[in-house]
Amino acid sequence: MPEDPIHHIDFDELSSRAISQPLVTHIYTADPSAHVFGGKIYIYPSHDIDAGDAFDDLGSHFAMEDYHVLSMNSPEDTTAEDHGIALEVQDVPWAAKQMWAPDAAEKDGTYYLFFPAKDKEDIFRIGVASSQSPAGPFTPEPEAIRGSFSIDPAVFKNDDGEYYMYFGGIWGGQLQRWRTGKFNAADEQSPFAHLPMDHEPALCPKVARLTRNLLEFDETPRDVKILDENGVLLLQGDRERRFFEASWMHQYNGKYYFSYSTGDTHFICYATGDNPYGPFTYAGRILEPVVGWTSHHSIIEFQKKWYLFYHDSSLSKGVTHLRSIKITELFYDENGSIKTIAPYSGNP
Ligand code: FUB
Repeated sequence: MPEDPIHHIDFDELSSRAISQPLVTHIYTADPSAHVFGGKIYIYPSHDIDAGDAFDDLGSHFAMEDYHVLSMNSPEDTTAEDHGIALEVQDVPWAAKQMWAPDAAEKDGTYYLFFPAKDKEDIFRIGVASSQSPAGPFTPEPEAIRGSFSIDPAVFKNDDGEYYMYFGGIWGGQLQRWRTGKFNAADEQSPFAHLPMDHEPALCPKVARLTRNLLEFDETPRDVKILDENGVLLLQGDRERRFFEASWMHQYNGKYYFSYSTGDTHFICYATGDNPYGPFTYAGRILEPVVGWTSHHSIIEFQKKWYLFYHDSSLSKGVTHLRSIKITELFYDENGSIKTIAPYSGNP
């Protein structure tokens, strides 16, 4: 890994320039998936802990064991309420470890928590758990979703009533191991094995329509194609624009906005399209790099204003796997382009 630049940062000075402060400080939280349920904002984050695992490019240091649900009455709230443990890895029959970025959806009064975790063979799968309350606790299904793989599920309800799951993440998220349709276990300690060459198209995130009970894929996952301004798939070497992880989907003025993290270049970017499957054309950056290695977000509309939920590692003074969720308002210009957000005022 390159030298970690965080030792040169004055975190008190940085926090004074941050455009937002952590929404909770009693635990570390990350990967905030926010939704408005019953007029209130519910946030489904990862619950970061320090389990003592060393930093590596496979993300072994992200050794999370449970989820907490948070809520806010309004985006103006400076803190979020913690509803306690909503699901623990020990209660999920198929899962062994690493409960990474989750998401949630509501249908017919039932709430569904979608979450990735490594199974007993060290393969990331995506599971579902349900509850009668948006705050949980959630009861897991005994098996992971059939045909699921990789990480970072984001579930989008389309205006025709169908639900779609976007997912995937490279390196530790294992998406590159599924290029042939089967899990490739060779070179398992390398996050770079099985990736395309720089001149080849980048790996695509995946999308699958869910069954009516939201417990299964209703189709084989398809590629989410992200194209450049010439209609060509983004290349693997285009590291400031290509997909890495952290899918999110929202709609604005009838357009579909697929947003994601570029991982090792640390941007949150977006691409727009005309339907939930895409293709999507790259449209720009939403968020400049935050303190910490990862960047992960969600976007919601609340009372006709738009908000970005995101995280950084400023509270932990730069510890990569101890992050804190934040919120800031998001603005569009008259053409529907999202205005890029700088997470700290002044010079980075
Ligand atoms: O929280 C663990 C992983 O870090 C997430 O799944 C990724 O999106 C990154 O934020």
